[in-house]
Amino acid sequence: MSTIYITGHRNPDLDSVCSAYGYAKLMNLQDPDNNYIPVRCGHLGDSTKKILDSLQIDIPKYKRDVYPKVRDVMMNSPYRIDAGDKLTSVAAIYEKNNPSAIPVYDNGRFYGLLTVDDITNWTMRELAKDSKITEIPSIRMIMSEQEPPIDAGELFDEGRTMLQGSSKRGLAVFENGEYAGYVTRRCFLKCPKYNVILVDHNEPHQSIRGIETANIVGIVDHHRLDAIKTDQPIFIDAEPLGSTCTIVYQLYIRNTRTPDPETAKVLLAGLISDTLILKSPTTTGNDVVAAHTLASLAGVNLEEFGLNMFSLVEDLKDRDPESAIVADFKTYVEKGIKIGIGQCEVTTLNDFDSYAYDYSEGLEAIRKKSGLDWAVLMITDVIHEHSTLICTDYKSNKHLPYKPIGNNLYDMPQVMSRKKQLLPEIIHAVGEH
Ligand SMILES: [Mn+2]
Repeated sequence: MSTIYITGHRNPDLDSVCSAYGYAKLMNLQDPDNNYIPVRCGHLGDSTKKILDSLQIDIPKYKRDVYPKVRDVMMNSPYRIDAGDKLTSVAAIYEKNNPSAIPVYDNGRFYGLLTVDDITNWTMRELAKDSKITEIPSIRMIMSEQEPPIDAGELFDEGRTMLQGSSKRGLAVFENGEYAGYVTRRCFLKCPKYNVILVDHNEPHQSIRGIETANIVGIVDHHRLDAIKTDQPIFIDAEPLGSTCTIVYQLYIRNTRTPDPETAKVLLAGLISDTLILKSPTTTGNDVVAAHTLASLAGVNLEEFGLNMFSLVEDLKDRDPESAIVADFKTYVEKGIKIGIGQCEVTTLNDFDSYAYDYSEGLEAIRKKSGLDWAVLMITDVIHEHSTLICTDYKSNKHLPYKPIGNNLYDMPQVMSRKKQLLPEIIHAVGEH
């Protein structure tokens, strides 16, 4: 049985987290011989967290990286040898398994590692003194001075280097300050690889840290393809649909499975979030069909569920502008110009004036910090299908086709999609000089 992690991208939005959750459920049904674990490789924004909390599910745990660790190769000994035991008590173990190290305990607490060198050195010393060994020592008496333990979270390569640099055949491994196992040279013969499935992204630089050291065993995504080269043939389902959750739902159908009501609700949340309640121009017929089926499986009213979900998104005027902007901020390079485009969703634009200035300041601060030439923020009212645009002061502003409603502020009725609607205009404006 092996473990396969399913992860979305590093800026975990709802589609990313919900598709990982739903796909793990499906794969655990399809392939019970392996263990599929949904994870997220970034921290949740406040609104995403609130919505996930409202779904009352086990939110995929944060996994920082998939670099192989000492933890992944350490060994655990089945023997409990006590420091006070006579050396003869390990004779049977050596005869059977010939281990290069054995953990030794003292009153139930880890005492140190007994290595085969300790035994040999003691025996040779005694034989040199007198050709007969008359008294059998306790294990404590022959153990040499211990070296500092390795931390279980230490990288595989680091751990190997530490062991190579030590005079010992084995080193103890500690986790949170407690003995957890030990490593010998044998542990480092082969570097283990994590198995990972990527959902809602496929580009390695957007993925979990260390993905280049892992086995990518699957990709389920709705973005452009710029994937890593793999050693083995893998499963890929990439379709230009409105959300990855839609593709995951279709995979249930393809495998003649039905998502349980809870999973249906989770998939619906991701779908509705990415398609802005099916109003974004990225929405396809497949998304509409999936959304309605998922809503009925979950026993919810689609429209009501969507509005409730977006009502959990905190009002922009109550949030810290910079953190609200970076929660969903993408950067592009066009004709050598570095551009950043953020998007925030709201349920009304009536209070726009109350925070527009603070968000302009926040956007300019982010532009400077990120070394961008131009930064823009679209604030999208998902209910009324209307956006406003805040821009930093830049020469291309005047080439935007939108009606100015203030200093570097623009009105964008019916604009919902950053990728499909705003980005082409931004690229066009950059080219006009
Ligand atoms: Mn998505």
